[in-house]
Amino acid sequence: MTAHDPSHATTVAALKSEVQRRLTYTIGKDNASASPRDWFVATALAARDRLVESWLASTKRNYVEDRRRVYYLSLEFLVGRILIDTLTNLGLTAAMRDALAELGVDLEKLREVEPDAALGNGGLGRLAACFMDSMATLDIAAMGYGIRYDHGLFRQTIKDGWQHEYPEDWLSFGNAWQFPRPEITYDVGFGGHVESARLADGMLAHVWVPAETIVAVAYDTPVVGWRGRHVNTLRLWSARAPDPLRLDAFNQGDHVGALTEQVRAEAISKVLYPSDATPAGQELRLRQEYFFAAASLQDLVRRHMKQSGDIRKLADKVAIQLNDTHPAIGVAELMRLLVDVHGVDWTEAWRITQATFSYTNHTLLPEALETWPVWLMEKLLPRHMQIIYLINAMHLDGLRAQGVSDANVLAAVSLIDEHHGRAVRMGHLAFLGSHKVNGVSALHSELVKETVFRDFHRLYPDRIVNKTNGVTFRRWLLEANPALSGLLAETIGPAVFDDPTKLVELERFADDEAFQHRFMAAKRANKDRLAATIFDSVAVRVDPAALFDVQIKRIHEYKRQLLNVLEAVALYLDIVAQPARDFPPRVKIFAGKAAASYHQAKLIIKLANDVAQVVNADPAARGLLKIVFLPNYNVSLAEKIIPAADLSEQISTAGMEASGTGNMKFALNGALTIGTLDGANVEIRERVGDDNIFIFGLTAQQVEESRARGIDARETIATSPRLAAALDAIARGMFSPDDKHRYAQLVDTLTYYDHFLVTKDFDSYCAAQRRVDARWRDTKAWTRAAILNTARVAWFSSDRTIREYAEEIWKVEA
Ligand code: 26V
Repeated sequence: MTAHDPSHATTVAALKSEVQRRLTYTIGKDNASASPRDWFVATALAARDRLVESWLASTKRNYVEDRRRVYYLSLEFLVGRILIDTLTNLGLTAAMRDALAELGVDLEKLREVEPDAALGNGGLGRLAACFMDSMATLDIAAMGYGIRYDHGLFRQTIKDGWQHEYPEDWLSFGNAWQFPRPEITYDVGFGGHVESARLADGMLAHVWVPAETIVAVAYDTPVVGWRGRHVNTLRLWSARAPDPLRLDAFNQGDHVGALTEQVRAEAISKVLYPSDATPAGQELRLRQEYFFAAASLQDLVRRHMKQSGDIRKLADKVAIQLNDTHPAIGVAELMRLLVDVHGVDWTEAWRITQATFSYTNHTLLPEALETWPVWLMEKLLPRHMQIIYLINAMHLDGLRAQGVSDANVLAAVSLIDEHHGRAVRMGHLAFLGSHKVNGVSALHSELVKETVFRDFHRLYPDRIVNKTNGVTFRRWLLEANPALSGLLAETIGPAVFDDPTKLVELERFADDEAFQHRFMAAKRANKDRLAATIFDSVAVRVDPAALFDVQIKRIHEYKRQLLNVLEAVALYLDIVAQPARDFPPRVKIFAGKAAASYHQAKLIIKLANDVAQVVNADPAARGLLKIVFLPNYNVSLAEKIIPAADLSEQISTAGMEASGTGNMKFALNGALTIGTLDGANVEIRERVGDDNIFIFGLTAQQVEESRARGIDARETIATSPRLAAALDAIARGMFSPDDKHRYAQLVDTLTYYDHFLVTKDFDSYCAAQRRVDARWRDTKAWTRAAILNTARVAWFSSDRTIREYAEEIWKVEA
């Protein structure tokens, strides 16, 4: 639609009056007194109004056609902002921009007013959000279930280079996208005891009598797919106490005591957990997991019973995807519902459960594999503990009956870990309770078979499959990068947004000088914009003509931000030592949050900031290297950074990053990757071609061998003078003159206990960086490679990923 199109004019006029109406009648303000936030809410509501009919129609169609449904259970949905996404999917962005302009309001400014829905920690949560988008786009009758946290991922500030965490408050001005459903509530029990009774047929019946009840209240957010054809629901649960207060206590003057139950109940949906929770928070985390799994299962079983009336047909009509093990207690809960509540016999119930669930593994890190102490399970969920014991007994008996007698194998595949205090292994529960288990990249899925689920894989060789992650091109190309999107639409046609495989048509233009010029002009416009953002955020001036070298993701030792910082230090020392040599100007951009309790990660943030301070202020660096650490990394900041990147840093220790999804977003936006053969980098290389990616470092296999030989790095350091010099500069306090020993322990760890093999990969990484420099100097060669990256990564659309889940795991039409 163009500005001269008569239907555009009609839409503009209609939207203008719809926004105006919402401002007047919902917000209750006039144009003169309306704040940008008021305008944002009025605009969001007007946009929302445009999808409600399609939403109701989708919901009705799912019901009338009795469609098979997919339920995506996830403790995290890292959605980000919704306004532009909604407008884009509805095809209303241009019309809304013009309508607002007529009202004297700038859509771009409103865009910035919306708080991020940051209900996730990182990759796992963002993947869930991309999947919601793709499931709606592919017209799958799907529902996301999660928790409506009052406070999402913490807000990060950097003071004197240190990370500080503050509570995030996305709901403080309400939430225009959600529909509260106070009538949709479920009771969720905790604690208490189990009563048994002998039935007439001689069987034992069990009834769980919880000591405590929490009420789960539904909040629905519509999720609109591409072109607004299908709209699904994201249903998030909020925790309430059954009684708002204890009136007797209140009347006796105990005003605080009267509220304790309410506070205890509401704590469940108060705050998103950082992935590495402290032991003190463990019980609350388990309560969150059971709370949302139980509410979601009650809700979907109720819907199924209303529709089909036969609980035994559940698996015919329903697929439930477990996003990691966080909802895995749902396996025991569904067994409880089937056996205790619906009277299904155990064997049949187990068949239904396995046919209904499937499970995605997102990490191999041992510290991230969930287990729950048996004592805690018995205390909070006594009936579930019994059920888990029974599942385990049948599982182990079945194996013995098949002739498995090795006690070590039986102990390894038991649901109970007997070594570290007795604990329930949630990964094992999820595996056994599912018909399919998947990893998130080809390499990761193979490692899942060889490591965490080695024994299970031998016993059930068909269960583990691969589903390489993807990202939604709507958000990560069309919305985040209008400059490039416009160029693509002009060059290969706008149908590319309906079918990303058309991106290959760009290959014809890879050497076309005029096109190269326009491709780089789009990149330059994005870099200009990011340079301004950088200045506003950290008051550092960067040259938009320089190579923008970006590493943005959670701060974690295995992701090796430290390797990047060490290379920056070595480069800085080279620049200062060789004043006559011309280095291509670079801007190193970092952003990311460290878990509040992860001291080493917070120290890495401090180091990046300390190095930035010294380098940026040193005239001897001749402005050839600038380093910036942008605070408060989130989805919205990623949307600004990724389109402006030239180089994408994906440098994890091989075998440790399950997939990565940032890597896909960067390549799509024409950044070249420097990376290890880890996660989905391997598959990106297969598609973009070896010449258009900079691969370095040990392979996963070599990492394993190298670790087996030992992780003392003294010899490695001794053979690498640049590494030795960089480490020495850091250890001597070159970047921490106020506290010369700040990094002593960090350098010691790298020297004597280099588990993540930073030192082993250092030289190879530096060599790859010099290959980057050489390519960068040849603008045509660089541009060609950048274009080929965009042209060849269509396969990483989350639409492709979801089609694969639909076909192989969920058995639904996409
Ligand atoms: C969990 C924990 C918990 C304990 C301490 C440290 C730690 C570090 C990482 C994690 C990972 C949690 C699961 C997760 O977010 N995995 C990510 O999932 C993405 C989507 O599949 C994938 O692209 C990332 O590679 C993977 O790290």
